[in-house]
Amino acid sequence: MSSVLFIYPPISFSEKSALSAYSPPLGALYLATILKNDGHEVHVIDVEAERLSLKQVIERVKSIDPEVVGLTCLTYTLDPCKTIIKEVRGVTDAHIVVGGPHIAVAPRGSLEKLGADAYVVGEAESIIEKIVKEKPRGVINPKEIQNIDTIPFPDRSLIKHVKYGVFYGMNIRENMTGILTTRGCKYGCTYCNRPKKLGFRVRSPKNILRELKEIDRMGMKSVWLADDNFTNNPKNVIKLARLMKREKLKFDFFGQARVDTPSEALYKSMRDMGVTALSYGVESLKPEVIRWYNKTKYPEKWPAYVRKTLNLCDKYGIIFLGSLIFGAPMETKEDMEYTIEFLEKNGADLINGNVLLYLVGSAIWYSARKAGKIKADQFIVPAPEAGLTPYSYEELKELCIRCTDFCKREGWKRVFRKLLKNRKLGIIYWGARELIGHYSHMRKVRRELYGYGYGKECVAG
Ligand code: B12
Ligand code: SF4
Repeated sequence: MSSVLFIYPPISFSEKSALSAYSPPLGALYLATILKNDGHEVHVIDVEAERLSLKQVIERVKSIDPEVVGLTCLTYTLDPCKTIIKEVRGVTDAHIVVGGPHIAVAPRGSLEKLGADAYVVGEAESIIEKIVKEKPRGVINPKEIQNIDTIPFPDRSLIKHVKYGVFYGMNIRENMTGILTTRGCKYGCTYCNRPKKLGFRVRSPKNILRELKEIDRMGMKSVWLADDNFTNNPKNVIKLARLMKREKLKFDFFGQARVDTPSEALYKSMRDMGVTALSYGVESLKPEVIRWYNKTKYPEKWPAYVRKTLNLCDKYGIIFLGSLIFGAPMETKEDMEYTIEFLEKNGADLINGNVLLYLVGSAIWYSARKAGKIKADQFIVPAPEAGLTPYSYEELKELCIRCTDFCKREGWKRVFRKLLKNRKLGIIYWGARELIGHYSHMRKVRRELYGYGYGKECVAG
């Protein structure tokens, strides 16, 4: 039996990331659980959540002295990943394997620069035991498990030494964890760099219920729905809510969803099971921009979807966080302002503006690369930097700040009203206590606090 260490690298070793200790790294936990069940000795280090320096990580590696080191690599954590691999090489002979979202989308030729022994493209549950046993080299393409009910639940005790629910340095929720109810995504948005190979698969509501019961037994009350989109399969959500009701099980759920499933039954069910806040990829209210992003087959219906979803969130007291992207080539400043105003006037609680990024693996990255606007080694390129919008970075940033200012002005009130509506008194009490306790810190990070989201500066200082 081997000793295996999983490392979840930080965005930066020099600065603290805002989102780092929000919820545990489920990918590493799923794999570590399979190995633990097979009798291996496993360890998981979440570098950012544990606020470890590079030196401390290496000290841990030396004391564990693993035979295999596995890292999860995001495009955003590529450099720290490289640094950790180089340092680990200096202190052990461990076999080093890297997986994670970046490896699944990175151009093959770029992988070797990471300096690992093996690179796993995609989900690794089907192959992790073989990797540890046989220590293969090079690029590995595992088979995706189709019946995801067969995957053992992630063993959260492996990470019990870490306190999650921390957001911008503030402990906003007690005992937060994450859960996946589906894998993959049904859509193909052109700016998104989720691996297209990932097929959309759903867990049965009964299977999800069993995991939720386990989470409940562990005393956790807040759950991050880590699905790409929690509303990708409304029927299952409705069934799950029914089962939870029968079992008298309720959590404070947070997650991500789409606006194009605005059904009454779905929103009622989500309210009943405890869904508190959802972040929606609204992106724009202009159908031509939505068409360019390939968000939906029916771009002209997009504004109506957004409006309906806002109404349902209002009716059922679910906090609506509208995430926007600024900088599509055909998008004018007036379009962007129209989008912000639409959300402001139609009842969004929080708005999160982002400058459009050309991310490696996304369809727009490849077409910009083909057009010679992006170099092969530029993996994260803001639209203005590539000359792909008539606006400067500062102009687009200004719009993001406008979203932040709306949240500062209106957000608190609207969020409070909804929490009260659904009698989320625990969150109100906890939030008030933490916010008062961290008042000076909060003033320092307030801009970022509201501007939380993918593709943003994520460092709170
Ligand atoms: C939950 C989540 C978060 C949470 C918690 C993060 C965490 N600790 O996991 C929060 C909100 C904090 C967060 C923050 C960020 N996130 Co995030 N997040 C997710 C989300 C929704 C779920 C992650 C998850 O649990 N997946 C489920 C598991 C099963 O999949 P997996 O992680 O890919 O793991 C599998 C394989 O990749 C592989 N694998 C993974 N690790 C390893 C290791 C080895 C050794 C091997 C062999 C295989 C392997 O096997 C795993 C099991 O099948 C994903 C989207 C998604 N659905 O995956 C985005 C996602 C990972 N996040 C993303 C981003 C951009 C970020 C931020 C950088 C945002 C920002 N600008 O601040 C930060 C980064 C913070 C940090 N330091 O990591 C992107 C990454 C894109 C990319 N290509 O790099 C994703 C893919 C979202 C997206 N649609 O673009 N995130
Ligand atoms: S942006 Fe969201 S909905 Fe679109 S393809 Fe990516 S994960 Fe799916």
